[in-house]
Formats: sequence, structure tokens, C-alpha cells
Amino acid sequence: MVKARQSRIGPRKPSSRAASSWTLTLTLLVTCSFLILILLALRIFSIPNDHSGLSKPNDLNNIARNTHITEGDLHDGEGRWVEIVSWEPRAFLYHHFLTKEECEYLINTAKPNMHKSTVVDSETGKSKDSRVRTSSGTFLARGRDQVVRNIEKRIADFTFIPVENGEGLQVLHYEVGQKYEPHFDYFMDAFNTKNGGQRIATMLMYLSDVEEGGETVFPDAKGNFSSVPWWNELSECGKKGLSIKPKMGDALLFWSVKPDATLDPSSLHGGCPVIKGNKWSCTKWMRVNEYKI
Ligand code: PD2
Ligand code: ZN
Repeated sequence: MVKARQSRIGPRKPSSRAASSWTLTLTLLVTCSFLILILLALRIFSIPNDHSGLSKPNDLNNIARNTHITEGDLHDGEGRWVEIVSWEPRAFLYHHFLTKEECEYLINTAKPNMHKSTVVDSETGKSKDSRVRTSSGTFLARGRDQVVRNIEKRIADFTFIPVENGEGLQVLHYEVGQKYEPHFDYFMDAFNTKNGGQRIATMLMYLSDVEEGGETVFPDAKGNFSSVPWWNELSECGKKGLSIKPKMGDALLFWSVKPDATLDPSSLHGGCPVIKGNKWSCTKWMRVNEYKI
């Protein structure tokens, strides 16, 4: 009987096959990790970092996202909600911050005392008509009555800056053609910073709608400002930067200083000329220290 010839090589043992596929997988893993590390180091590739929908600074797409926010999300009981307008400068829009009655009250209280806005002539020291700001305005002393006190308390609550750090409210009125050229709200001289210190933030409240023009414009804001949903409604001046359209009751908070306490040049802002209608606004400037009226 012929005995079947047994192969000397024979089938491989299962344990050695498993060992070699493990080695292969491990080698692949090490190579991939090494490649990812090199790509990360060279910044060709980055780990997604989308924390609960927060957007990168300068990404103005968040404006479109926030305007479609559903009822109840960021709204408080009175229908107020906050919209992130920009991170450079840091600017936030509080919708329905003032009631219609409060807007009307501020206008009617200011009306009898409106004066043409002036600037001090640096040569004569006398006040002269300003070409920078062609509106008229007046100041309402801090805490002068209950309505003003309520508004000032609300500003303190929403900005986290104490009432005592705020200057008196300034009510401004712009007729057709009137404007406020781009400027900084922070001081650049030692004299003005003495009482209360530097201005750090501004709450700009709109007391009326404006049919055309009158936008608040930030010409040096960083980001693609033509991506705002209201781009087509802006005047020629409004299209020169990141712009907010005045809407009765809305309030725009922007910071003149950065979180590191240095002045923020991107806070340059102006009031575009009114083209159609009338504009009433009200400003509260806030200082570093307590401000004595
Ligand atoms: O009334 C405005 O729109 C305006 C614009 C820019 C007011 C101020 N600045 C201000 O009072 O500083
Ligand atoms: Zn200003």
C-alpha cells in the first residue's frame, strides 16, 4: 500500500496567522497616527471644534443663524433676545430692549431741551457747529425719574456694568441729511478720563424706526459684512461697513476696549445720513470707574 506522502510544510497554525495580521494592523495604525500628527503639525488638517454652534471670531454667518432663532430660545419673558453682531468689535444687538412707551417717553422728555450738537473750537475755546455730528441732542441726568431709573437698571443688568459707571442718557435727533461721522467713543486725551476714567462700552438705543439711511456703521469691523441678511436694505453709507438698521426699541451694545483692557480701534463707528424719515436715538456711555454727575 502506497502511503500518502505527507507535506513537510503543512498548513499554518491558526495562532501564527492571527499574530501576523495583528502586526499588520498595528503597523497600519502607527503609520496613520504618525501621518495625522504630521498633518496636524503642518496645519494642513485640523480637528473640528464646533462647540454647540459657537462661531469663529469674524464669522458673520452667525447673524443669519441667530435671526432665525425660534421663539423661546434666547428670548426672555418680554420677547427680548440677543443677537451676536460681531466679535471685532464686540457688538451685540438686544431686540425689544425698550418698550414703545419708554421710547416715546424719552423723546417727549428730551424734546423741549434739544440743542444743535456743537464741538469746541481748539483755537478759540468757543463752541461751534459740528460738521462731524449734525444732529441735535440733550442729556437726561442719571436717575432723574422712575422711567429713566428703570432703563438704567436694565442697562446695568444686561451689560454687567453698575449704574454708577454710566453717564447720563444722551438723546439725539437726526433729520434728513443729518449724520454722525465715524469716531471712537473712547477718549484720547487725559482731561476727559479724569472723572470716571475711560469709556469702555456704549449702549446705543433706537427710539424710532428710520425709513431709509441712519444706520449705525462700523467701517473697520472684521469679517464679511456683506453677508448680513439685511444687506439689500442698506444705504450706500451703510454698505461701507458692518451696519445695523435702527428699529424702535432695539439696543446695540458695543465695546470700545478689548478684553485685555486695551483700546479697540475696530470700534470706530458712525451714524449714516438719514435719507427718508426721522431718527431718534439714545446713548449711554459706560466708564471704567464710578462716574460723578
Ligand atoms: O445716534 C447714533 O446713531 C450714534 C452713532 C454713533 C450715536 C453715537 N455714535 C454716540 O452717541 O456716540
Ligand atoms: Zn459714538
